[in-house]
Amino acid sequence: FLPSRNELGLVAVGFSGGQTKAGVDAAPTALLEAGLIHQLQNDLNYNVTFDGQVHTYADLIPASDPPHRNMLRPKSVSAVTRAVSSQVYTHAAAGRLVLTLGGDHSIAIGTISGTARAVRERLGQEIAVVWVDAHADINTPETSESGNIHGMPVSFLTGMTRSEDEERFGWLGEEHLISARKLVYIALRDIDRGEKEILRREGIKAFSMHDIDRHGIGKIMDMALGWIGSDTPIHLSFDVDALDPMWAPSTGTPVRGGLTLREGDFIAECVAETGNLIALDLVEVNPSLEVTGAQETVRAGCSIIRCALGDTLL
Ligand code: Z70
Ligand code: MN
Ligand code: MN
Ligand code: MN
Repeated sequence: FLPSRNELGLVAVGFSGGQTKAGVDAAPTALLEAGLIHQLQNDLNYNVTFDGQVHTYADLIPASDPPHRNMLRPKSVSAVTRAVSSQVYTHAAAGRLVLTLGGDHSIAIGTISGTARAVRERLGQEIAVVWVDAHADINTPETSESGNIHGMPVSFLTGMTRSEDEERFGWLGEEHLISARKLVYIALRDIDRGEKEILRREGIKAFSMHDIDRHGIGKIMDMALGWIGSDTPIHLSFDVDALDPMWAPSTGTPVRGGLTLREGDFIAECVAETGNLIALDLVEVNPSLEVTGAQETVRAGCSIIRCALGDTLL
């Protein structure tokens, strides 16, 4: 069931409702205009299945979507991620490696729930998640200081946040969830107080920038992938703000002191080397920020994607 070597499913999600800055919805178009599909087909030999659309899910966005349990736009994010979940599930169930272009990081509620369900059905196995980000995105609606759902996806995916309300993430079932034991963070450096408590309480494996400085990225990847183990399908969710703003300035919440471009590529290459990658998200590229730097950020995103999908120098 692990994806056949050269089959790739592409999902383009032009959605920004998990946070408040406009522009992140334009990222898929910017990445595609940079020649991403050509690179995947011609340089990496993938057979790409793509419906040719940057989805905005306009028909799913309700006219009225008031805050609920401190969440901003809960019905919109719920409806969009539900649709994304089904798109990603369809690709994964057909044996395709799934590449999703965001969009803000709230869309991971959709992407990861989709692969978790497909792998559970086909292999009876739980997936592992490698979450590369300056942020942990594990707030519950109650611990969040911003109300932005892109700071909460991991709390939904691990079942820490649950809802009975079908229209506000109640559609998430056991089949969609992941185990906190199989989640690994890399590149963290801006964690909210409530999140720190959650990470400690749940015993979640997390490698901060401090850890990377201390051990070097090579050792960190050995430890991260060693924690996951060798025969577990891996979903890599890569927030471009994991990179230092020097390399990726065009993102909603840049945080200094991040990964070099090479460290980001190296993380992606190491995951590729396992042969267990089943899905990749590239999120939070915002081409409308830092006008001069936008192309740099888009190029960095394309580079991460190529590395994760198995591009090698030799
Ligand atoms: C903060 C929150 C976040 C990305 C910012 C920030 C979360 N912890 N994620 N930028 N990509 O609002 O919950
Ligand atoms: Mn994020
Ligand atoms: Mn982030
Ligand atoms: Mn903060």
